[in-house]
Amino acid sequence: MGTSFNEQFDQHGTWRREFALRLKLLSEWLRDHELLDAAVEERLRRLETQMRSDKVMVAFVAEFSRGKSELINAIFFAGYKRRIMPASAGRTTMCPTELGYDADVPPCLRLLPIETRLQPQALMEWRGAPEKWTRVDLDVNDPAQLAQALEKVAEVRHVTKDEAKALGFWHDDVPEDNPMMRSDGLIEVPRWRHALINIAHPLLKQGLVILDTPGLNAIGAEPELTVNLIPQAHAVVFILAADTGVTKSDLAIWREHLVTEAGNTDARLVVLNKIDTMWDSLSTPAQVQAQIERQRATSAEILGLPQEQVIPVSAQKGLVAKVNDDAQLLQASQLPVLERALSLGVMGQRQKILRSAVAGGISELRVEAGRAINIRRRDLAEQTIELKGLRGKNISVIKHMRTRIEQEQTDFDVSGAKIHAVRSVHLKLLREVFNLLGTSTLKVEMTELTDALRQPGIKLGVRKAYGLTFDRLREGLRKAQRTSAEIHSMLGGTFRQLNAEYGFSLQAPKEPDLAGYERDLDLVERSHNQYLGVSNVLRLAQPEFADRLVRALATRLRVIYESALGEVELWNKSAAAQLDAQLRERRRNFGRRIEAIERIQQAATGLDDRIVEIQGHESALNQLDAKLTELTAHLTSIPGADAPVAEPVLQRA
Ligand SMILES: Nc1nc2c(ncn2[C@@H]2O[C@H](COP(=O)(O)OP(=O)(O)O)[C@@H](O)[C@H]2O)c(=O)[nH]1
Ligand SMILES: [Mg+2]
Repeated sequence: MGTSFNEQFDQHGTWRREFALRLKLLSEWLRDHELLDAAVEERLRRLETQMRSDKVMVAFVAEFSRGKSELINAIFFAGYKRRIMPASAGRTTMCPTELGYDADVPPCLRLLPIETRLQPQALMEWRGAPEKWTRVDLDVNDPAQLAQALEKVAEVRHVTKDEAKALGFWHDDVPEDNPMMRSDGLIEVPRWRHALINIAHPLLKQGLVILDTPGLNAIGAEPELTVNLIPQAHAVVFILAADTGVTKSDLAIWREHLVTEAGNTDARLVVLNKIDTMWDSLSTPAQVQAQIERQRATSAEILGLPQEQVIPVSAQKGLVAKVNDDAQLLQASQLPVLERALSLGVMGQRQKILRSAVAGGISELRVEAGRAINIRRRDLAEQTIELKGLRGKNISVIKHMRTRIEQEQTDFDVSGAKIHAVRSVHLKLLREVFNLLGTSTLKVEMTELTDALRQPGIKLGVRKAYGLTFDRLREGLRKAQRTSAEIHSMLGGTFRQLNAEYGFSLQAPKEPDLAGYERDLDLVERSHNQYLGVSNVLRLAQPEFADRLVRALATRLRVIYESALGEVELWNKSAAAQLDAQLRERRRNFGRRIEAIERIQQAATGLDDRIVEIQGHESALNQLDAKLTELTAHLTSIPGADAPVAEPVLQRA
């Protein structure tokens, strides 16, 4: 069939590997033909990292015990022929757990102690401090050892109420959400804050990252999970259980984590799990089916979704069926239907984003690499005119011509200073843009927001405080955009001047469009508003909570600003590289012209022979240009890259 998640993911991996290979060939070819300037090199590097670091995150979100871990086992790990993630009664995931693959780290489970919550660092920052994590090595060839080690994600600790409060698991204002207190007055909290599982599973090796979450009741979960990790996942699978239907807490989680803008619903999957609990030997299969359909319709209605978007499955029976190679049971579990929907949603969305980024990058690359060819072509055309002008002229005219070229060359070398001045004005303006998008700007804003959120009685004014911060951030982006436009028009002016004076063909590259980053800001603001709008606003009374929230915000914003800054840098490089290339080619051109004259002077070559030679160079250049077009077009036309993800059958035809 070729439609399971695993197979789809494999195809995506093949596409990426093929692309990386072709990119490497292109880069070697460019180097061989001296077309690899700084801007082109940077562009290639970016395309390569984009491909290599292309991660696809699928988050599993639901209330406790709906079967998240079991579903992960059934979809991804059935090949181990046993349960890998703890998912039996009483053994449940207590901390967010990420499964992925990092080749630089041996197979292991890393656990961040819950006590790190008492310190201000956001989770992102802890990722950079490996010594703070407890590491357990994993033996991937021993599924029993693997499963046993992974049981650690279910570990708990018992702490006093004050400790629970400090760790963020107890809140006096919302008693109904607090965990149960034992008779000895202690409270059960997770032992770990976050778990990272690094194993060389084929899917994980290709960039899949799975996020398994514990129950996301309002109290225990960290804001970072809600405002960063989940919104950044490429797909979120929300799980309900057929035996409980949509409960109040299911609904709370749905509203807090999964409601997004319209149009992005293909990345949200709702699963009605445990349908096997409705299999009843006293009813006919048709009756059972009808009952499942009813449950499905009711759930869809409560969540406000079309019924088709709720997928009934039995994770447990699906796992059992895969372990025992029982095709009939697998069919009954309906797991394949879910896998198909998942691969469509996740891979479809991911490939769409990646492909459009890649297409943009390649067309820029084509332009940048093509520029050097155009300069050379133009130089050759000028040389031909120059030489044709010498036809029938005597020795002294030729000698005079030589002196003229040498004079031109000296003048040109002097003009280097002028070009330097252009660069320095350009850099000065650029520094303003860098400032606007730099970390210090963000830091100031984050401090101000923290102060605002810490004001007593902020509860009603939270939206406003966020609104003010985001307004200023948006204004900063717009200012960076205006300054960039200014730089562009300034560059355009000086480039035109240089073109007129030296016969260059410089073209100021268009400034980056920062509007996309403004949209990113909107999304981040919305996820925070949504999160705080639910019931978490009460928690703002704790200053540590406000701090944690702002830190989570800062880590997310930093990513956005860094990528905006990266675009500005690339833009700058592209402008600078043009100038450099033009200067370099011009210097070479002087050399070639003098050499041509010399040979003619010494009667080593006839004038016409030389002209024919140049024509030969011209046609070689045309071939080079055609080859460049071919190689870049080749990059975007990898088999499977354009075919719809859903139809692997077509790709084989
Ligand atoms: N009958 C039945 N039980 C299931 C199914 N999926 C999970 N369970 C059980 O439900 C309990 C909770 O599952 P688990 O995956 O740990 O839930 P999580 O807390 O959402 O990760 C475990 O005892 C599972 O064996 C299913 O499809 N059918
Ligand atoms: Mg679990």
